Amino acid sequence: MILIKLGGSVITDKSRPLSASRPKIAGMARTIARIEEPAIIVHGGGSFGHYWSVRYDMHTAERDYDPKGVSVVKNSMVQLNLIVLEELLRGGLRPYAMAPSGFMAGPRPIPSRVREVAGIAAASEMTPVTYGDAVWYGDGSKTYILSGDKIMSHMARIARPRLCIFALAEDGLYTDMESKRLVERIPAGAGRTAASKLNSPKSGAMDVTGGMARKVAEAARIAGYGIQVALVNGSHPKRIRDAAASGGFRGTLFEADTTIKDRKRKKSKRTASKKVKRRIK
Ligand code: IP8
Repeated sequence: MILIKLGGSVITDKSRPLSASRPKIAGMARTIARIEEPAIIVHGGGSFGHYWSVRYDMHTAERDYDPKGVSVVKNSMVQLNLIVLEELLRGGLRPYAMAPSGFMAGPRPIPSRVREVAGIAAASEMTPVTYGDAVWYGDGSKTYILSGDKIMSHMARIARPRLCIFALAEDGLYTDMESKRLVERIPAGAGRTAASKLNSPKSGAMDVTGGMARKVAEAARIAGYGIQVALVNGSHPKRIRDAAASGGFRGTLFEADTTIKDRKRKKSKRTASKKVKRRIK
């Protein structure tokens, strides 16, 4: 199974409020429809959710935000989600729409519900589609902005896809912004440190969830779960297919860090052998 994030900068025009880039969504839809592997799609807020979040001063931190702002942000995401769903359907996919409230309880994902989402992808011809949103937090009447990037990490940790792909408006991470030389590989285990030192394209003012920095942080986190992550330019949909085909692709690959898994495995082996020794005594 593959987890694919359609970035807000690709599916909308971030310089113009409330403008979806239908042709780009359609291009990605046609390409993803040809990938013969179950997939889950998450999309960002772009010039819909982010535009209104900025206007109502809403962020990722949980607060008592203006209820009107919460409604307006949520409505705008439903609007964008419908556009994405229409294009995915037209492109040959069978999208199964899911609001994040279907698998989130406050700030935490509900593991059984996330596994159910993965089950839908695996057992049917349908592709679950969800998105970043304004979400209920609790603790009085707090809400927060849940980034689609964060959803990627939650889903990756619980559903354990083979690969995560982030479709961006850029080719990937660059060594520097002048030469725009692409960083093709982030070695396993170097994700977090390497990513913090790299030059990534700056996100515009219309972004409340952290733009590229957030994406890189979540990509490094997912790689830390032992899952490969590819950052590719969604304006060239073929690169999404190339990344999914596990061959060469133009973009940045975060190699899966399996050391954490190995450490856990060794630890559980040690605990098991201690238990056996105790039983023998
Ligand atoms: O674009 C943010 O999702 P993202 C969603 O994936 C809203 O960070 C509502 C701004």
